[in-house]
Amino acid sequence: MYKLLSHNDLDGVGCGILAKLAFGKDVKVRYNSISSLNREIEFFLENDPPETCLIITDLSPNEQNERRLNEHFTEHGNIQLLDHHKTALHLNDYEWGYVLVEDAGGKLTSATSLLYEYLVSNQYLKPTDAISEFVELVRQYDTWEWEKNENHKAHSLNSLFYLVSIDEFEEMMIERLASSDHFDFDEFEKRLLNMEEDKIERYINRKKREIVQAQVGKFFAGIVYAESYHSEVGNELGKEYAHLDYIAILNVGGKRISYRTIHDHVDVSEVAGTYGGGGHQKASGSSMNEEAFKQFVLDTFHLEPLQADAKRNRYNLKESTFGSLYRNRGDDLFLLYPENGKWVIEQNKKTLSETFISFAEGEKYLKRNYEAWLVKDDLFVEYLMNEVKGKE
Ligand SMILES: [Mn+2]
Repeated sequence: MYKLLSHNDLDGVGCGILAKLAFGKDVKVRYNSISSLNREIEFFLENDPPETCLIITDLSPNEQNERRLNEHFTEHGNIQLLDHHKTALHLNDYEWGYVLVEDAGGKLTSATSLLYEYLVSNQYLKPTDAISEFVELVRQYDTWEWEKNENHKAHSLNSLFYLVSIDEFEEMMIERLASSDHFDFDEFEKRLLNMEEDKIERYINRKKREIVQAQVGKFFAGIVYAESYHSEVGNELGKEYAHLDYIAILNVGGKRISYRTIHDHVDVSEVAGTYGGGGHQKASGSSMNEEAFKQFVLDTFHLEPLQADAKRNRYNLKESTFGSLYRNRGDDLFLLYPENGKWVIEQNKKTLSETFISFAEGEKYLKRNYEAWLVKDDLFVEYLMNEVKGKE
């Protein structure tokens, strides 16, 4: 008998699907949130027959259960943990732990891709094109590689996952993978997924108008409330407000925070770690403890949302040698322009003492310190006209 304890997201459920394809009725699968895993491990250690083989994927136990699992392994064997989270790398010290973030070819892994390899190399599962394609979609979604590759099918698979219940999704996928040569969506699903993508886009546009900015510790965070589509929200807001180090997505009802960054200089698994959570460098989560509630909710409740840069300008453009015009909520105007190989800022026509090596550095300073946004063309033209008049 096998028992699989896995995460309750697409990558975690991908593992359950593979386990059921491999072991059929001989495997019991339980999906968990990060916090419920330890209860399940304790239940297993106390109640399951010792000959049951335990597989844990996409999640890691706390220290106490790490020790208990090791004791169980020393006595009975029969434990395998597979994970790809950076914060679980210490589990490689155990014979039963296998944590790999990036494979030998430099490709990011996912729990589903690690389990697939494990099942195939131990000859529990025969590889097929359909299963390999499914595993690769899950991997690309989980590692966010789909975006770079513009692999929208991977994104759609995750959307479909959240449109139906976990049981339905599992059943649908097992049947499809067992019976088709290639992995694909049917016509009805394709129509549904198109509608869903539009809905996600509208949701994200709303979140772009709700986000506030605050300095939390050494970083500038964007803070937004959202219950759904965390990765999409984090990624789009991160790009829209690239001057922020990371985006904190608050789910007050669930008492959870997700952290996302698009930058290499920030490790959000460390940010999550300060509140008892963990995860990856670019995507992590923690529960919302009192300290986090104070910093992210109470201390920011009075703040006004950020305003996005004007998008359809023809004249007031970024990195323009004529300068780019910004405004803040106090109606101050800022002109960012190059001069003698440096970038300088004029605030209401008065030059600031700081200079910048690039446009991006100047804009980052402007946005972090003044929450200014690129204004629309009409205001820019008006500004230039006044400039000309002033000189006459
Ligand atoms: Mn994963």
